[in-house]
Amino acid sequence: METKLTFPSGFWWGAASSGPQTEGWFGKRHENVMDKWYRVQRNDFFNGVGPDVASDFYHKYPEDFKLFREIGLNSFRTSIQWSRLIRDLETGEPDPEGVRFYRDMITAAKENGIELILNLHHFDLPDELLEKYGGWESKHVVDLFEKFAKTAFGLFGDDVKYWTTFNEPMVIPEAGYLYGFHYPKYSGKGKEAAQIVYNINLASAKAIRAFRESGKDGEIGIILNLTPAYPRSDSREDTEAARLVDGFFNRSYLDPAVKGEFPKDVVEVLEKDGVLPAWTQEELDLIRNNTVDFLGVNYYHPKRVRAAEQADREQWKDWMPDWYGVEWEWPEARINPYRGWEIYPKAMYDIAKNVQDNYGNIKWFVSENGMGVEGEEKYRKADGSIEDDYRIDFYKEHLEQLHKAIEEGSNCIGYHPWTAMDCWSWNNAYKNRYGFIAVDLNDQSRTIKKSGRWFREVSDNNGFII
Ligand code: BGP
Repeated sequence: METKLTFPSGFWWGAASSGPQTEGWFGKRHENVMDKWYRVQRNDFFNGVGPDVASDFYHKYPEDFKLFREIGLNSFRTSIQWSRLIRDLETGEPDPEGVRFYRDMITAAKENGIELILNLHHFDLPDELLEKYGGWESKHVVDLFEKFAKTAFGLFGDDVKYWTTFNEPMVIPEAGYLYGFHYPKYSGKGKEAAQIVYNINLASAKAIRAFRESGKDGEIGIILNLTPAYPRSDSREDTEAARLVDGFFNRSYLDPAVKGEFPKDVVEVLEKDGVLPAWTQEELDLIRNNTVDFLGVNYYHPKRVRAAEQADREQWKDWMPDWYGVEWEWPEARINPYRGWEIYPKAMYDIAKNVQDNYGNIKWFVSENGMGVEGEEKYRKADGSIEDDYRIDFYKEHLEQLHKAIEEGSNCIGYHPWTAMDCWSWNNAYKNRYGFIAVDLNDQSRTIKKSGRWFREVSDNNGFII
C-alpha cells in the first residue's frame, strides 16, 4: 500500500554548502588554513585539485541560484569566509570587495525566493591567525572571531534571518590535532584539542551574545556533527566507552550550545587525566548565558564503540579519547564503498529523539546528510543526466526515519542534504561527488542529476510517497 509522508508546513527543503568549498580564491585577500595546506602540500589532495577555482560560485552564483530554485530549494545554507569578508583581522574592518560579493549573493538568494542560513566558520580559519597565535588554541583568536561576527551581523543582519556560528567544530581538534588528517595535521595533541573545544564553545557564545546585542531580528544557532556512538555489545565496558565517546565527540559541543554547560562526565575525565582546559568563571557564565536558538545537525554515519583494552591504550603516549573507546566497524554493516562510511538511517531517528528528550526539544534542522560517490560519470546517460538512484534511495531512507520522529513530536524544521552542486571537499577534493547538480571541472558547466529532479518533486509536494 502506498503512503504519503507529509512534512510540517514551511519545512525547509534546502541544501548545504560552504564558501571555502565553492567560491574559489577570486578576489580573496587572506589565505585560510585549507588554502595554505593546498599551497604547501599539494600531494595531499586528490588528483592535486585545490580550492583555487572550486565550483566558481564567486562568478556563477546568479545562475546557480536559478538552478537551486529549479531543484526545489526553498532554503540554502552556505558560509561567509572570514578570509574574504575581513580586511583587517585584528580590528574586524571589512573588505569592500568581500562586502560587495556577499551582499550580491544574499540579494540573488532573495530574488530566487531562497531563505539563506549563513554560517560563519567552516574549517576556514585565516592562516595568519594560526601562524601568529596558534589558531583556536588562543583566546585572542576567540576575540577576533567575535569581531568578525559583529562585522557580519552589522552588514547583513537586516537581510539574513538565520545565522550559525560554526560548522562541525569538533572536526578542528579531531582532524587537526588528534588524528592528523587536516591541516595543521598534528596527532595525539589531547591537551591542545581539549583547549580548542573549549575556546570554540567560548567563541560561539561570544558571537551569539554579539548577535543579540546587535538587535537584529533573527535567530542564531550552531551546526554540529552529531555522530551517535553505539556500543558494540551490551557489556558494561562497551556501554561505558560509548557513553564517553558520545561525551567527547557530541556532548562537548551540544551541551554548552544548548544547555550552557559542559558535560560533567567529560569534565571529570579531563580533570582526572590532567588535560582540563584553562577557563575562568566569567567565561563559563558567558557560555551559560548565551545558548543557541536552534541547532543544525550534520549526520552521515554512526560510530561503533568498544572499550579500549590496556594494550590499545598503551599505543598512545599522549592523551587521546581513544583511551576510553575505540571506533569499530560492524562486519555486517552496510558501507558506502566510495567513502567507507556506514549507512545507517535509523540513527537519524535516534538523533531526533535525543534532541527531543534530552535537549528540551529545541528547534533543529538537518544541516547535512548525503552520499558521496566516486566516478559518477559512469552513471551519465546519453542526454547528459546522471542517474543517481542510489542517492535518491539514501535520502528516502533517512527522510523516512526523520518523518517518523517528527510524527512523534520532534521539532525538526528542515532537511538540507550535502550538497546543492558538487563541490571541493578538502583533501578529498572532487573525489566523492555529493551534489544534486553535477559540476564539470573542465568547463564549469552544470547538469541537474536525477536526484535534483526528484528533490524538486519532494519539495513541491512537501513530502513523497513510499
Ligand atoms: C562534512 C563537512 C563538509 C563536507 C562533507 C563531505 O564533514 O562539513 O564540508 O566536506 O563532510 O565530506 P567528504 O567529501 O570528505 O566525504
